[in-house]
Amino acid sequence: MSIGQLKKIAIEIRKQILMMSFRAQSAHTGGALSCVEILVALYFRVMRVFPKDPSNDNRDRLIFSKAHDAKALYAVLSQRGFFDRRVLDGYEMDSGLLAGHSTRNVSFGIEASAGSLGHGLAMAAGVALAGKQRRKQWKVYAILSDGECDEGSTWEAVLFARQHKLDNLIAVVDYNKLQGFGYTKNVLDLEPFAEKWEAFGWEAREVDGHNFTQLVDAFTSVPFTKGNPSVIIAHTIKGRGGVAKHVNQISSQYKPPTEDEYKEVMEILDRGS
Ligand SMILES: Cc1ncc(C[n+]2csc(CCOP(=O)(O)OP(=O)(O)O)c2C)c(N)n1
Repeated sequence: MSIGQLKKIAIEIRKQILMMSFRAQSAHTGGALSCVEILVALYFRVMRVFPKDPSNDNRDRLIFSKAHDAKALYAVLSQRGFFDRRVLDGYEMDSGLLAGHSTRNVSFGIEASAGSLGHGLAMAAGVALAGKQRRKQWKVYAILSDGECDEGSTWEAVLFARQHKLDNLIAVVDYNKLQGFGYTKNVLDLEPFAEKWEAFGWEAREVDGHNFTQLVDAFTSVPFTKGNPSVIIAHTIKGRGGVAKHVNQISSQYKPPTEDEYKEVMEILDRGS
């Protein structure tokens, strides 16, 4: 799929995220919007998945650790053909099938229950180790937030992955630099971030997380070094492509669009920008 096609899909995904946020008046929209290109690049260009045979053992696995942002995952999985688009209408609604935080449901393409932050990389490392032990070719991707990299459990998994030479494991950090209560640099600074991963024996690459060319190039170059786990630090903007006043603001964590804001942002997205 071409970069132009990926960009079109990303617009559609942003519309679906904002639709879910508006309908359910739910929080966690900014972090869903920041990881759109990461997920679209993976599911539409990089990962081996089988929407019509979702539990096929040869599939690549993606553990969406920052599961409060599940709207993004749901929109991408539906667009990729795992389930009907109308299921998205039930997001966070009574009798709906899609909870605010994603729950394992392989037939929908959801590999892990998550939401208590800081556990996804450990889960992904376990799946990657199982793949190695069973001599499988599949890769395991873990999508992390920067907030999760303030948690010790993440760094335990970093140590573990290096120890077991999990070069089938790729961590992707959606580095939007904003958390629930402030900017990451003020809450608990991660810098120098890439150097920290490298000090733990991982190979790191930094990319613009909204640039498909850079994302695809990085994803198709892993493992960067045979025998080492890889991390892609994707510099992103929280709230990107959503309601303008929330972009790169803490409010993007909590505020759903009002009706007027929703109409306005959908018109902008419909124009393709
Ligand atoms: C262990 C744990 N503590 C607190 C929360 C509540 N919580 C939900 S989202 C969030 C912060 C979101 O910021 P970040 O983790 O950086 O994610 P992103 O900006 O990518 O959405 C917090 C503290 C949680 N889900 N899990």
